[in-house]
Amino acid sequence: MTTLSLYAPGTRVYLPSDDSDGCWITAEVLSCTKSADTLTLALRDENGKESTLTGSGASLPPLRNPPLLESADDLATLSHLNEPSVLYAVRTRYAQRKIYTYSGIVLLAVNPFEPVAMYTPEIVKSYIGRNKGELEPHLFAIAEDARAAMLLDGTGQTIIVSGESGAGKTESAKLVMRFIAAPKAPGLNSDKNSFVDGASQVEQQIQATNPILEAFGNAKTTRNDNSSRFGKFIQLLFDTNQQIVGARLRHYLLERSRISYQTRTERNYHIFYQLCAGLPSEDLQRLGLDADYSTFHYLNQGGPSTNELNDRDKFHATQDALGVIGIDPERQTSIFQILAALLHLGNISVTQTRTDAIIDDEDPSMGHAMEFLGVNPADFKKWTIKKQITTRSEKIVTTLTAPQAVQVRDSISRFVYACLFEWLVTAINESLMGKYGDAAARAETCIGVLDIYGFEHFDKNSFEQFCINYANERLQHEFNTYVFKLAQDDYVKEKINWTFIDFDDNQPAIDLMEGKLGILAILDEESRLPLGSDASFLQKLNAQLDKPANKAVYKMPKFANAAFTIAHYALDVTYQVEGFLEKNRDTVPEEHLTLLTSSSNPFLREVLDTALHRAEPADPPSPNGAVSKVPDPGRTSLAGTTGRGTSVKKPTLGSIFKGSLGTLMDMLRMTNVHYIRCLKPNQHKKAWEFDPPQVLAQLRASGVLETIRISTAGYPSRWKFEDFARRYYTLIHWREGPTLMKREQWKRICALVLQKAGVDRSKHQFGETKIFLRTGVLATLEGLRSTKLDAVLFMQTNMRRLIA
Ligand code: AD9
Ligand code: MG
Repeated sequence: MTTLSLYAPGTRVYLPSDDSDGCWITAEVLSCTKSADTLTLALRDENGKESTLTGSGASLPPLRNPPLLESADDLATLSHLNEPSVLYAVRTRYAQRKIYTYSGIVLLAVNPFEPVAMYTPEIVKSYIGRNKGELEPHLFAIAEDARAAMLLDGTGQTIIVSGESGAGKTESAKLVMRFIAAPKAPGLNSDKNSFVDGASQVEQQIQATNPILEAFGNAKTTRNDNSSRFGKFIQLLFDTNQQIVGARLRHYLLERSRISYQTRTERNYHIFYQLCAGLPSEDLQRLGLDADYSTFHYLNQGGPSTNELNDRDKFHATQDALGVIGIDPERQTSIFQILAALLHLGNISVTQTRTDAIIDDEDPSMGHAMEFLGVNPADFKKWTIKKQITTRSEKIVTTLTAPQAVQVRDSISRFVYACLFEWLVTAINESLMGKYGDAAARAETCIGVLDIYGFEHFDKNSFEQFCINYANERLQHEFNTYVFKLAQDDYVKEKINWTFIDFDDNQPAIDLMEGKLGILAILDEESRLPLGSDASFLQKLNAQLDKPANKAVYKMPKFANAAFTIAHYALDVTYQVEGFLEKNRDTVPEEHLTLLTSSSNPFLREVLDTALHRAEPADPPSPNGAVSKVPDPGRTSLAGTTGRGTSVKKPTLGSIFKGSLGTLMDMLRMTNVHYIRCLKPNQHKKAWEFDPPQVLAQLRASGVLETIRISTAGYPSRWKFEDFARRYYTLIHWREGPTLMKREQWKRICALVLQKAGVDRSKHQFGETKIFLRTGVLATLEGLRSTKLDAVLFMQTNMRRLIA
């Protein structure tokens, strides 16, 4: 088609909107004239305003799709593939209350921000056993796709759920898990209103992880009333009979600063409020707590919070869930006691005489806190207001200022909470894997769900955003590799006809962050120097990284000082260096560590021991010594991999995170990956309100457009001739099929299957050892195959009846 005919009068196009929000309005071409290489268009936009435009190539307005396609189920089927069309399709569908849309291999999910009737048992049932394209796009279709792929050849599966805060990741991940863990066989499940009916013990334990993790790891933020402050990976393990035999839970980077500090309108972790709202009054009294928590410094910084989150009911749900995973009421009391200790710790008053910090010996908060932690108050006080520096020849004790002492006090609370969280995850894993860890050995295959923070960029970005964006950069790289590189490498290897597509490889940004001389390495080096500071860290960054070779990814911002900028795949983010070192070091003073680990509270000792010194097998060894066949993303520990109690350098948070991301990526590479991208339609959590510029930014950040290009241009399905033949030979003539099978004429069978199914020549290619199929072909073949199998089954049954 010539450009002239593309823009014939009556053609519908998009024009940039006047609002300078980066979005578009629709318009119609009134006339089109051509001179040399340029076209001049007369246009009328949706508001009736007329204009003319002269341009060529990319400067011409993007084309709109025919009305029938404008709200297509799968964006890959759009005939004009451009940003406005994609945005328009998602928007139109959302207006029709369709929150899910496919985009090639990705499912887009737009948050409805109100309960929707899309997850009923009937709907669950309707998605079981169906192919992805058969029904409306849905989370369940992705879950079923993963399940079917696992059953087909036993390959492990991972479903990655990503998106920005409040986009709906955790809700989506929970729904996916419920679908996968639900008792399978249709008809076996009673019609009651719950998935959990008839659930096995391990299935109930899996459901119980949600209230526990949300109580201890979620908090109210400005973006989301129930924001997950950690990354979560949960992997269901299946045996050969498709029965769930166990599950594994891994977590990433719990936000620690929240324990001691919250910005206005935000809250600390839910569990603290649940505790105050839900404990019977005699327990509250014993722990020195009050239903009115506003007296606690750690709970009142965000300002008054109404009880809209229903903390009391949630507390009972948390208690029940703890019971399900085997933490009995006595242990629960021990947990609550530690939590109470932290609240009291935050209320210890630190004052100052001229230069030195002081704590009153009789401070009642210190009394409570130390009683519950099992630590001598005098020792605690000493090492909170003093510091010991060990030089080569001697030990020097100096006095701290009040703000420094408060820092020490808060670092202890953060540390103990992080250890408690680590302990909880270990307890959950022991319950999910069976006491003796035999689940890992019995498991043949797995489906994992990763619920991880999406790309973040705020007005002020710190170490947390750096880590989160580092994780996203690596995930994006896996995604690119998966979708683009592998596809294209295979085309080359198999020598099929193929035009290469360029994609933005983000390896340079990853190298910049995690390379040998990269940002994390420089940060670690600086964190180990006694006199290292944020300023000296930045100096070293600029000295090492501000080089022509890094020009594309590393920048010194012109206006902000004490900051550096990384050009991420999604966009440029400027990080303020203030606090990087402290957050990365994340230490409690050595003296305090000794006090805590020799506490008279046996539960606290166990918690610290679990979090710090646990030897690091991927899973508890199985009784018969069998090794799990299922790829494991590995366990994190606050002490890294120390092993056998030998004292080694305490690893920094950055290096722990880098390590756990590394094992996560290894695991992803060993499994089939499915993607769910959650989108937040507006910032006010309003139901059915769609803010185009905001969604557009998220679509760009998720690389959705790139995926569509490859899905439509490439061959997403590829099969070895033999595998393909074995699965589909029944589609060819009933005598010819088996004969060719016996002769192992795989390639010939493939050709006959495609011919018989009427698959167009443009929809497939034969490589050297594999057959390549366009999107949609496999769905057609699967449909034909199940019709055929049903017919055969029907015949056999009737024959048997006749004979009988
Ligand atoms: V964060 O990065 O952990 O801060 P998430 O996990 O992406 O974030 P979450 O799943 O917690 O967001 O969803 C936020 C809120 O959106 C929920 O509390 C629900 O009120 C709402 N939501 C999300 N998904 C759905 C849904 N499928 N149906 C109805 C939903 N409401
Ligand atoms: Mg979440």
